[in-house]
This record gives sequence, C-alpha cells and structure tokens, in this order.
Amino acid sequence: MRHHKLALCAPHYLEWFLAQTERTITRYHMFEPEERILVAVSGGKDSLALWDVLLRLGYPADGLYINLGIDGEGEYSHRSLEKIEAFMATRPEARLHVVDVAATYGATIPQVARRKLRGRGKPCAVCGLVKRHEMNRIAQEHGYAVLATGHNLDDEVAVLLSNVLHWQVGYLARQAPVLEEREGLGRKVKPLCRFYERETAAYALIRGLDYIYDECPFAEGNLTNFYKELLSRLETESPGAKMQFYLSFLQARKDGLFGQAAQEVTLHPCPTCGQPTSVPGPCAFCRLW
Ligand code: Q46
Ligand code: ZN
Repeated sequence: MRHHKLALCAPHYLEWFLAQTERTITRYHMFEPEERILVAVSGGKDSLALWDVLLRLGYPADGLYINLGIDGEGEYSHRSLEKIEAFMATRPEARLHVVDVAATYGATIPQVARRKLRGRGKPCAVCGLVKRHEMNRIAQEHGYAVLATGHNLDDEVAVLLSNVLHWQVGYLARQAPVLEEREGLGRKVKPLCRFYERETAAYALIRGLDYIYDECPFAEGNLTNFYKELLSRLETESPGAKMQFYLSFLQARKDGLFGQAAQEVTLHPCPTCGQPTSVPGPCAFCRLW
C-alpha cells in the first residue's frame, strides 16, 4: 500500500483491516457496541466484506438484500442473492432480510423505469430512489439503530469529484461517513469509507469471500466509473491523492465551508408511507408506484 508506505502479509493484513475499520467506527462515532446494525448487502465484495468485518468485530449486524429484478446477462439479481446465501451458510448467527421489489410493488426496477421514463435513459435514478426508501423502511420496521453501506474510498471520491465539478453545495454538505438521524430517517454510516477499493478487494480475497464480480448491467459506461478512472490515473502519479482529496474535504466540511447549505430543509411525513419528504404531499417513492 504505497499511500500508507506499508506492506503486509495475509494474516497481518486481516488484522490491520479489522483494526482500521474499528478505528473508523470510533473516530466518526458511527455506533456503540450494543446498537443493532442493518447492513445493505448487494452480493458484491464491499458489502460482503463489511458484513464479515462487523460480525468478526462482534457487532450485532444483520443483512438486507433488495431484489431489484435486474436480469441482464445471467440474471444479475438472482446470482447476487446466491452469493449472499452462500455467505450466510457459514455464519449461522447472521440474519438476512430480503425485499423483493416485484413481489411487493408489482414491477421490477427495469419495468417501472420503462413505464416512468418511457424507455429513455437508465433506470438508476428510479433504482436509487427505491433502494433508499426500502432501506429506510426495513431499518425502521425492525428497529435497527443504524444502516451501514459498503461504500469505499473510491466510491466516495468519485461522488465527491462529481459534486465538486457541478458545485452541488447541498450534496457536499451532506456527503459524510455518518449521516445523523433526523425525523423519520435513521442514521446511515459508511465504515469502509477510508479503504481504497483494492484494499476491500484484497480483504475479500484473503478471507475467501465469494462475491459477484460483475457490475449491474446498467452501471456500464456511467459517469461515476469514468471519474473513478480519472482519479485512479491521478493516484498512480501521486500515491495517496484520493485519500488526501477525501480527508481534506472532510476537514473543510467540518470547518464549516458548506455551513449555509448544511441547514436542513424542513421535512414533512408522506401521507401514504410516513417517510419524510421535503415537499408536502406524497413522497417521490409513493408517486412512482
Ligand atoms: S443504480 Fe443503476 Fe446501480 Fe440500480 S440500476 Fe444497477 S447500476 S443497481 S448501484
Ligand atoms: Zn411515501
């Protein structure tokens, strides 16, 4: 790890990874040992690595898998669930919640997106909306204190670059390792946010986690992946550049650079589902269906 000027063998790498995760959890006050955690799992390396680490650190962490009904090549969603079930088979203490979007709401994500967008564009906006709503719903219904996602440093800096390029000050104010809970919205945390993507991949590999390698077929050619490529070129030239970009952003944010924008908008409960929304009336999720 050039950016850390550190080289480790496999057993020490695993120790290091656990200790670093624990340090991130404490540093950003993500959760206390007795708080119940819901981990959003996709079957990919980051979310399975996160779930594995939290269990090994002794946290009460359950999983949530949202079946989006994305088939693409070889039934993407179906294969994702298989990986998660294989993970669970060797961890009897782990519990998994599964939400099947088509069974619950009557259409898969590609179907509802086609309806909504009349065939234009990718279903990602619709997909993001549904995932956020369902994560929040399951966390609330089952009384989880916190929702954890597997975002790594590469994910975070790609979003950061995108937000900076468009000067999305409101988004910048809200991009953080921890989003505190507010009326009707649970706390959200990203315990892997200080790991490079290849570090979470190395962890998954050494731990022998079997995960889904392919990305969702709709991710191909998206802008986030292009930003990731750009940032990786920067990293090659200047090891540690991504970490530097992210940490100095967090510092600037803490110093109040986005202070005005951080002022929260007033939220109203949706009359249909009860989740908070910024405009009075039904929320975007309920309007979608
Ligand atoms: S948003 Fe888009 Fe992802 Fe949903 S449709 Fe696939 S690529 S899974 S993170
Ligand atoms: Zn609603």
